Amino acid sequence: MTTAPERTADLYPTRGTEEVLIERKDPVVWSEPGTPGPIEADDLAGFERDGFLAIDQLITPDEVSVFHGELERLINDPTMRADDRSIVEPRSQEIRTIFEVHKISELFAKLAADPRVVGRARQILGSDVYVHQSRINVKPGFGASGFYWHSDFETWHAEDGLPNMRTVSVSIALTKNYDTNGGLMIMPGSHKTFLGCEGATPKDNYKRSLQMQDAGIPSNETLTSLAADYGIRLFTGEAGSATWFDCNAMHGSGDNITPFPRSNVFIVFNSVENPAVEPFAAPVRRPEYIGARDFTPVK
Ligand code: 6CS
Ligand code: FE
Repeated sequence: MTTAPERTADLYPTRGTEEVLIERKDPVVWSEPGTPGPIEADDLAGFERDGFLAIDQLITPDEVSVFHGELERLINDPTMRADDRSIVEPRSQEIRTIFEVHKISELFAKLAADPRVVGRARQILGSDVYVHQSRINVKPGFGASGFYWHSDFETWHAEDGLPNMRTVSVSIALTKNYDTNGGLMIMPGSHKTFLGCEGATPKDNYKRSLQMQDAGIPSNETLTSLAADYGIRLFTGEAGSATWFDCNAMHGSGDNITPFPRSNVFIVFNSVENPAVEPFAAPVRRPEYIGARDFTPVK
């Protein structure tokens, strides 16, 4: 068991008595300009500016069928349904998310360590990286619910104790992401402002927040002004496409009432220089399958 390093100053206070907008104190791209890696210089500049980078094809159609097959195997495995790492849809009780797939599945472990994946994470974060969280979101059709607007970092800072914004997510589409089946939406540029949210973290918040998040979301008024300032970009793409997004990008996704599942695999990389300490705004840590405490770098 890795003991968390001493608590550091709280650069991004949140879940207090009022909402507060704080200018980002951390770089977006941590590697030195010109550092070699899979991301071209102008794409890296785009990531710095927008807080995201869309890739038309990160993995091949053959690889998609392997990983989609693995997703199907996991969600149809009765032991997985009984596992705490599986979250079900509130209405249909179908599996909505399985966490820690990089530990459960050899195939997803290989994907996380693939140079096309971990190489981009290292280039953005400018260091060795470890997996803070991984999950498959199944988002079956017929009314699967989405994820309301939020900044992942706000949760990972408040509840998992990540001190700085040195964390990046990649969402790899395992089914086609249409403009109708609940795709990821991001506000371009929103990553440069941290929104400290109003309202304390309820005890055992994760038991509800992973189905429907209510702590750590923007007020309607702030959401309205953020949308006016930044706009909203919907990400669509073929299976195999991917979206890299900064930990503090304001994002969400709608319900999926179509018959077309929107299944993705998400891998969250954190810099080994930014290991989790104690939660900054929650009574207790979340389980390690949601917020890792094993900081071993991905090799
Ligand atoms: O709480 C979390 O860690 C998860 N919740 C959402 C809605 N996005 C980030 C993350 O996977
Ligand atoms: Fe999120």
